[in-house]
Amino acid sequence: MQISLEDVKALYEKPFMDLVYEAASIHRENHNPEEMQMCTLLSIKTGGCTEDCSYCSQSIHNNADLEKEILMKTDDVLEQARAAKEAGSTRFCMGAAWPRVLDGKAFDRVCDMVKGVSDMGMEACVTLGMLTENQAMRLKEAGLTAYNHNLDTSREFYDKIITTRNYDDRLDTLKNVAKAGISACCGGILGLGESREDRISLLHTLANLNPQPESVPINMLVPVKGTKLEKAPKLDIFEWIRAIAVARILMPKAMVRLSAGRLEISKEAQALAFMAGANAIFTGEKLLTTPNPEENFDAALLGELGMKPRAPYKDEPVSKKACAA
Ligand code: SAM
Ligand code: DTB
Ligand code: SF4
Repeated sequence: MQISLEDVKALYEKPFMDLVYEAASIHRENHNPEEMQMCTLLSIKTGGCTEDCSYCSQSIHNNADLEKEILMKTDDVLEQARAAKEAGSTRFCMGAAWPRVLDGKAFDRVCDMVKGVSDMGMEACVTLGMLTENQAMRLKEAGLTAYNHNLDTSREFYDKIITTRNYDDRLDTLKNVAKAGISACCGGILGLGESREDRISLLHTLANLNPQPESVPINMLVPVKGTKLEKAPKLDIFEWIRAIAVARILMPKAMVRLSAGRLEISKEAQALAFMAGANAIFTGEKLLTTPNPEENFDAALLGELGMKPRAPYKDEPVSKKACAA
């Protein structure tokens, strides 16, 4: 059933406490509120990307101070995945600064990485830019759990942020991912200078994807020096919480993932985000190219809140939906 833009707007603009309360209630009906999914990111190919995403340190159209790196070797990636598993992560996400996937040796290697991570009993996720249905099928065969491909912002605001591709290019890849039977990890970035209407429009598009995303990353812009958005004004933290709460209400089964930007967000605001339904975080000192809270910050925060890491769904006997309380 389609969710109307008016309904999303009405939800987003509810009194703050009512919105958080409703999101917390839906969260508890669908997930164990004590559990947090821990996911680790690794940049397997860094920098030199030809897309012009205004926020990204890896775009050749920006001037971030970044060391470019060629595609990593499979063994090195698997060693890092093993370390992440030992540190308590149950999902390993590999990112490549590619505008799109090209068939060939590099893609073959990424499929090997996915297989290796999956064979370790971890959920495997990749984000490689645009891809075809055939390429999605190959990743599925290799054992991929989810493909991360964000819509980033509203259709209306998109060309203020990226001009080298359009919204429909993004949606086409999401269709190819769905046709291959892979779950989508699809969300956006807040704090790009978008309006509240744009955030509402993004949430409306995400909630009407069919199927809905299995995971919804909510990134807060990390203003990287040398990028066009380096001086973007900081977004009010309550707008971030509102977006999280609306995502939780509209996509009750999804993992709502606090992604980039946590380093600058207080532990109190993060706790409020967990209350509003966020149930996944990226752990480890680095995201792809920018810093992230240290492991002991996350461990202390979860400890203080009486929360615990969530097991990988692969270990669950029936299905990942069995975690509904
Ligand atoms: N090239 C692929 C793509 O664009 O889909 C994968 C890598 S890209 C770095 C993955 C996501 O990271 C982007 O879609 C964006 O949402 C997020 N991201 C990148 N730079 C960011 C920044 N400076 N602040 C917040 N989120 C960022
Ligand atoms: C997502 O939405 N956020 C993650 C993951 N998917 C790949 C990436 C965040 C990147 C933040 C900027 C950086 O570290 O370069
Ligand atoms: Fe390239 Fe992805 Fe960065 Fe855009 S967000 S410049 S596509 S790596």
